Amino acid sequence: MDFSFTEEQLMIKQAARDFARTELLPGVIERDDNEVEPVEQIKKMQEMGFMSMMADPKYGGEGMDTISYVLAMEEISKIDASASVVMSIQNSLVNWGLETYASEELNQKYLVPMVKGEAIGAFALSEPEAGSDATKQRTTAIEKDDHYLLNGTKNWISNASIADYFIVIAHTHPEKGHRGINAFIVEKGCKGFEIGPKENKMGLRGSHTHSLMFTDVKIPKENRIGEDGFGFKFSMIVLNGGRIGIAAQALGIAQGALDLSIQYSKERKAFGKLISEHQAIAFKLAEMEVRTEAARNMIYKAAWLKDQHKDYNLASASAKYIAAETAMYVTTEAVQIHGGYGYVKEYHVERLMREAKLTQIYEGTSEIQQIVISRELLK
Ligand code: COS
Repeated sequence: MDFSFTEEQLMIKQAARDFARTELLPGVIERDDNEVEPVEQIKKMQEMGFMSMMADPKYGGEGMDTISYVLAMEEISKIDASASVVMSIQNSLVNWGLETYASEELNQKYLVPMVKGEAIGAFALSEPEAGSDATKQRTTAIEKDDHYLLNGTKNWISNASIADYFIVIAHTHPEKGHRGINAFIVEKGCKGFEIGPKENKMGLRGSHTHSLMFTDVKIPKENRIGEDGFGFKFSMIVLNGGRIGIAAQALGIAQGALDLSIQYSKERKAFGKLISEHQAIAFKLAEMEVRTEAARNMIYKAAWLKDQHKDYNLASASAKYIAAETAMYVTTEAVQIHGGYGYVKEYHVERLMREAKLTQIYEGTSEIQQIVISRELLK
């Protein structure tokens, strides 16, 4: 077993780290406060290839492995999870889903502009009454002549405000259950497609989340991804990989909070000595480190399995579960270590704690990961 990184992987990690510190750190608190998206920074991330990391060079992508992607995700997420969520959705759900399952025609039309950094994608599965129970899609796409007619509402859609192309999941044959579900590419601005108001979120406030409303939206038949009825499986498969991205985001949030806690405990004095010299703090730091490193190893394993084209469903759900739980634990402890300072914005840890909470909820709650894990065990 080889735990070392290649030169290229280390360079990517360093580039992401430098970018996060110079471009994302300034203004991250204000953006979060005022719900401002890091639009300029996302543009730069596109130019630097962070939005097309694993895409095939034949489409203009970087052709990197999943480990490199995880390394970059961690570094960006340490500083600004509102930027890394855009990166995760673009790379794991949209680019990978299209490249793996869409027709060459669709890839030329939609994947290539996204990989080139000219467009952004979003993934629309969740609905007011179908988030975890993804088979209960109420959105319908009914076949009519040379197109489908899309009607319904999607909820909690990240990237909605900045996306040009949306992968939308809908029932084409509700009577067929999950086998009557399909995935489509829908373009922003097409007639009957409206973006609802922005959610006022607790965390990741620089990443805008909206609902989507479709009223008789015409989708060309060729915009269906894969065979008829493949949409549910497509979503599940894409989410298997997406979990690695969000796990890496949670890891970055945890590591960011741990780094800040180490630094603070070496500066702050109480009872005549640095707080790092008090066992109460040293024990906390040790626990935070061990849990973060354990999560990191599980994420690397899931990424490695994916790169080796081995089954990674159990590993990715496990990695997402443990990383999100770890992020919540570590950030809560980080606030505690910082005491009163931890509860104010300028020390960053309260924001990291709010961000950690979302990693336990989106792209499948921790309970959904437990269901996926136990299903894999009981197969
Ligand atoms: N990977 C690949 N295929 C999967 C899968 C997975 N993780 N989970 C289910 N499938 C496939 C099954 O193999 C089955 O295929 P067949 O039609 O060939 O038999 C099909 O999907 C339906 O499976 P099943 O009947 O088991 O579906 P369930 O409704 O019982 O699935 C869970 C339950 C909870 C596993 C599923 O709904 C799920 O993962 N939900 C969470 C979705 C999610 O993360 N939502 C957050 C949205 S954020 S974008």
